[in-house]
Amino acid sequence: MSNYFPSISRLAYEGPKSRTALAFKHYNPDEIVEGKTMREHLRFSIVYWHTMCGQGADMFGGPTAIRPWDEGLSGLDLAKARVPVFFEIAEKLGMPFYAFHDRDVAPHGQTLRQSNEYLDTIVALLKEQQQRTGIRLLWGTAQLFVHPRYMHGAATSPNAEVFAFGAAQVKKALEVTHELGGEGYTFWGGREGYSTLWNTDMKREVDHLAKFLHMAVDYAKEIGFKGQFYIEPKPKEPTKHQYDSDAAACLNFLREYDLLPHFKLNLETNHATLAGHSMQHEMEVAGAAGALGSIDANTGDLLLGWDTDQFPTDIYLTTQCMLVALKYGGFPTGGVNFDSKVRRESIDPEDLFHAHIGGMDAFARGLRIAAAIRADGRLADFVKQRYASWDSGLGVSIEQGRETLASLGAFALEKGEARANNSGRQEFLENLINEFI
Ligand code: XUL
Ligand code: CO
Repeated sequence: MSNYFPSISRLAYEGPKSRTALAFKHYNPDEIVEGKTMREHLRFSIVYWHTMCGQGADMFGGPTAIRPWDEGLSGLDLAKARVPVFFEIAEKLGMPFYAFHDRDVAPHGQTLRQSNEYLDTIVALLKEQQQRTGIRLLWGTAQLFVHPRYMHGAATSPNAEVFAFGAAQVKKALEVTHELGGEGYTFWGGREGYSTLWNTDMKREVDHLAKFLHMAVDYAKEIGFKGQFYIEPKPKEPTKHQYDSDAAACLNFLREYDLLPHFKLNLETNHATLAGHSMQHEMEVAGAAGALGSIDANTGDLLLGWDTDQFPTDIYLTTQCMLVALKYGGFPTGGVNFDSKVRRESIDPEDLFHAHIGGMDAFARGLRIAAAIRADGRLADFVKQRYASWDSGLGVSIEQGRETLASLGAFALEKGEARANNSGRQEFLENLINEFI
């Protein structure tokens, strides 16, 4: 076991009165909420890419992060050195899961064959660490957006050979995800979109994307991979428009191409806000379609508007997330995956701990508050009551398909002016939520 953080031991739950920075104030893994432990509800996951590969570079400046384990190393040696450090961090945080892209755990080789060999070398190390720590793989994925080959997209490239390379990479990524007992596999459409419609055959590209995903579903069957497939919506960045733009667009695409039985959605907060939605909205849309799979937990910045991938600390946000999650049965295969990165100015290794502690505590509070709101029942009762006209008489008759425009026309003429509406009570409900926060 590596020991890059000798002064940090496995973090403890110390409760809300604690003033220990490196301890949980709210995340108490064994505490029972609605009949399950917090650990089981939240299924926290740490990502390899931001944690190990994030260097603090942005579009205006280079790396800033101090990462002693990286020093003097490159290529496969660097990749090997990072594995035990990652698991030390994950273990000390008490993370039950992790997630990775093929090319963030192992480097690009000169050829695809060499890249596959590099990946195999690292996968063996990941497997050892999984066995040592009991930490499991939430999902794997292929990085199909960094290599210059994918400049026009992978599955949606105008070049059929690039599609083939993308397919080859997904084949291998599925194999290693299976090898590591991964509970899922995610497709985020990094460059599966366009920069200008002047050069784009959109229909053809979207058809190709569907074909690509069907190939993955078929190959998973062939190799016996039974994990859950996810598609992760995002409207833009790096492309101007990504085809998987939001939950509704993804569901429409999945239905149109007969993929819905095989996919659920992996929703990310900062992607929701880029799409002009709240995370609560995106989770409701997915939940209502039976496709709420997993979440990439982070947050954007109101004043920046980019995909800043900050750690989520807003209790209002986490309460909303957990209310919707509890309503739709939680994350049986997915989890709360911190696709989040420390700020460029947070340069110390220790900041990785503060960041995750903040996110985990914020979600634990969100879970506890959501459960309390549900136990109180006033919110749910209000919503139920708001639709009471659908529970008897005319409403039931419409819902059951017994009415027509003609019958309703006759009804309305007979009835005279419709009766006054009831208040939506938005402010009352906002106050009610704040009683719990
Ligand atoms: C990018 C993003 C990805 C996916 C996995 O915005 O969220 O890291 O989560 O490819
Ligand atoms: Co993500």
